[in-house]
Amino acid sequence: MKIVDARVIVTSPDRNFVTLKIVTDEGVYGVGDATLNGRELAVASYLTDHVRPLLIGRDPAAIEDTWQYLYRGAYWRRGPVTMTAIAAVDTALWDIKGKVAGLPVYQLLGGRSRDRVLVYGHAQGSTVAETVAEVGRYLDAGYRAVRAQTAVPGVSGTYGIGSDGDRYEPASAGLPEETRWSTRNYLDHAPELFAEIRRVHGNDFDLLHDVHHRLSPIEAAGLGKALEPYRLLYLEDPTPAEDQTAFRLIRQHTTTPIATGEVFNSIIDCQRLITERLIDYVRTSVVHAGGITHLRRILALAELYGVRSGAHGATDLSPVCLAAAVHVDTAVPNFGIQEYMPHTPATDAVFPRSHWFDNGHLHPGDAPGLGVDIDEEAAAEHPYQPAYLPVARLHDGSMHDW
Ligand code: GCO
Ligand code: MG
Repeated sequence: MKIVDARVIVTSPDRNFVTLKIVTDEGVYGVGDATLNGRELAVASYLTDHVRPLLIGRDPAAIEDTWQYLYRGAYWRRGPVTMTAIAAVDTALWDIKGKVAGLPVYQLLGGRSRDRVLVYGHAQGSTVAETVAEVGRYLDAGYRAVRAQTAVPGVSGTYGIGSDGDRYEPASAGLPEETRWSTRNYLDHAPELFAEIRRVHGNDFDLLHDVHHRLSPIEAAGLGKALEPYRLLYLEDPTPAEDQTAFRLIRQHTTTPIATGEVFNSIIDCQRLITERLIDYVRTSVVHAGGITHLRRILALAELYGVRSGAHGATDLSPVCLAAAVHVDTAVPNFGIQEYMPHTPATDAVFPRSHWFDNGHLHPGDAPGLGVDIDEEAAAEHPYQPAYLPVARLHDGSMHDW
């Protein structure tokens, strides 16, 4: 079997997605997500201009060799653009391997380690009362884990609070939205939210919170300590994740479990945090961390140090990535939790899929391969729309981490 085509499909059914479709001479094809939010076309060009010529004529079964060929062969290793492009190729090849074998991908990864995949939903509101009510709505719908974010008084466009009703979608058309940030207002406000959620809804579910890289190490340590009574499953991205020694300081002060890694793209990014046991959950995803092949390697390292997975799963990770994630989540022994935000009906119409959601859990389905596809005709109806993530500034106008 040989690869005869590798097409990049850019589509925007309510938001931008980049998908790679690898076609073989026997007609079997596979799909991989290549979406890098706000920088989509860089990956599309990397794939079309630099990777496609290398794939034509290759054996689609040689997944590991193709991974090594694209990683070592580029000379310029790692980085989000390169690793997202490699991820798309890798994911599409696993899809092909599953289809050829007639098996769902989780079977190729060693089979089931669990019956279903625990997910967390996003509760958000412009006041504490609204967010508390939203958490209740998720619990009533069967979720056993909820991430809670609330608008911070005096801070416009607080991270995690959608402007569009209850759907959280940070990217917007046109130039980046400018938001404000005040660490003092946030730190004053956040503990009150979690006290109220536990007071109203009790302790019998998992609670999560995303700081989105905004605190200094000592501020993050203080927040972790203040939140200890509310027993979070994890506090996510308390500080910018590239400053890895910051996590040592956080660890010295708090027993609140810590998650990071949605912006990581390589095992090297996670190595110190995992081997020094500075985090409890690693949030690397299939699409941004080199595909199933590389994510599996990261999770195997994590397993050795008692670190569990908590994969990134916001709506900018396409249904193709979500499908791949659910296969990995089903198979790996050290699965922790999967982030889950349903896509819009327009997105779902472009990406038919066999994974399904029920009562707070995802199921991979039993279709061969990943069980997800792209309807190219439907995709063509939604041309690319330039869109960016927001930026954040402090009150004096200086840039902060969004
Ligand atoms: C999350 C993330 C997202 C990211 C977004 C960036 O935890 O879900 O932080 O909200 O900001 O995916 O593209
Ligand atoms: Mg996050």
